[in-house]
Amino acid sequence: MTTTNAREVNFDGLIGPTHHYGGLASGNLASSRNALRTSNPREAALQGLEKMRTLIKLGYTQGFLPPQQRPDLSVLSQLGFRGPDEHIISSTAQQAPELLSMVYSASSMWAANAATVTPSADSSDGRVHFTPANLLTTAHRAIEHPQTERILNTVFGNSDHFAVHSAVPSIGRFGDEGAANHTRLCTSYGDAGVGLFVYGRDDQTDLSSLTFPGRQTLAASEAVARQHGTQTAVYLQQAAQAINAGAFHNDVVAVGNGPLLMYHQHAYQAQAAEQAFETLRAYLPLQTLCVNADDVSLQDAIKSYLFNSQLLASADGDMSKMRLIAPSECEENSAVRKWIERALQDHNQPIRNVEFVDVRQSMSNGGGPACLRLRVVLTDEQLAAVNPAFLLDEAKIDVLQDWVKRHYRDQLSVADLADVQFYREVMTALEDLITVLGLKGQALYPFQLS
Ligand code: SUG
Repeated sequence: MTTTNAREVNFDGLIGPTHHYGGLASGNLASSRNALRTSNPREAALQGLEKMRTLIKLGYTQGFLPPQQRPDLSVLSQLGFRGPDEHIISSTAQQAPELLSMVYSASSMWAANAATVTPSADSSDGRVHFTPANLLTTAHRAIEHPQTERILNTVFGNSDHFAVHSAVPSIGRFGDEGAANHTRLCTSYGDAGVGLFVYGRDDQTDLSSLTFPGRQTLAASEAVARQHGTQTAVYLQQAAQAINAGAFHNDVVAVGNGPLLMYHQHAYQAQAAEQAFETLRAYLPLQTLCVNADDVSLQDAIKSYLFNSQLLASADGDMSKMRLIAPSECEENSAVRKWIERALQDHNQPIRNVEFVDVRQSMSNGGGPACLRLRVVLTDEQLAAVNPAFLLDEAKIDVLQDWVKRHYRDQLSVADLADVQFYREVMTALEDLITVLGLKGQALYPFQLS
């Protein structure tokens, strides 16, 4: 199916007031390195909003997904902590303090893991499809999907245009981490494209070859493609070498958009990659941009998060004039900086501009610019059907930044999560967000239902 006037809209996760460094994500080197460091939630959220402002200033349509309600007391209740909210917090702090970090995690900020999205040009029923990721590999993220589903239903509530599914079953065989492992490749946004699904393990994978978890499974990717009526799907396995070096998602070692796929030499086993590329070439004029390990080592790629840059077509959708929104860490890493400088000189590839953005608070938990956003390709009609509360202009960014400044702490340690006063603060912040967004009548958060 071909539709005109389609564009890619980035929906960034608005970073919540409970952003902290819990050391919760094994295989994510930054999360382990920064475990238990004091975070700055206020700076984190302001950095995220400034990144959104950068895209708006460059002429892109930008949306956001609100932070989830944290702490998730329903999870503590299921674990046997009952009673009034503040009692649940204090008894958990006494009996099992490690659970507080799990239920307070602001990890829903990494919207690239919120869901997998299939644009209407690629689905069988002409609607945009969303499947929330079950994120079952880590406990603090496995609790996200019920609220993700509710939020997606609030943002994309029009069932004539959008289909929001439930997550695939939270069973080990179906580990799903969402769009971070899914790249939609196409000639132009309105044309039918291909879903490239990258997975870390399948039934044949020798698990002893993985020192870190292969979070995405082939079975989950297949289920999502089936559920979305994805017309053309291609599957490719991540190299164990990449996972073991800290590429816990494909978007740590590859990024694609339009006809371009940029990837690290060691992201995939060479023969498997060639086969997948050959299949893709049957559907579109694929351009591949391989970054060689001699130029940028896997370690430098993972430290700098070069591949977690946002790869964007020009604001008017021109795929021959692309840009990278890269983390500042790429400018500071000499091998990566040199690669970028060389790439910009090379007009055989389409990247023409690079903007560096400071998202260090998120980077310290292993989330770069691309982790922070969920890409949704929308036609004019579909864009008009999105809940306008979640679409941004600079004035609304100012309003959200004021909201952050009113409510967020500039220092947060894991020990602070036991403080009942902190619980009151974050609930007040979310209540105020509902007011600021004019969403009082809509059941966005669980607390609005009780
Ligand atoms: O799932 N970090 C996230 C980072 C997700 C990045 N997303 C993409 N690559 N798309 C994760 O590992 C750390 C939380 C902590 O340790 O407090 C965390 O969950």
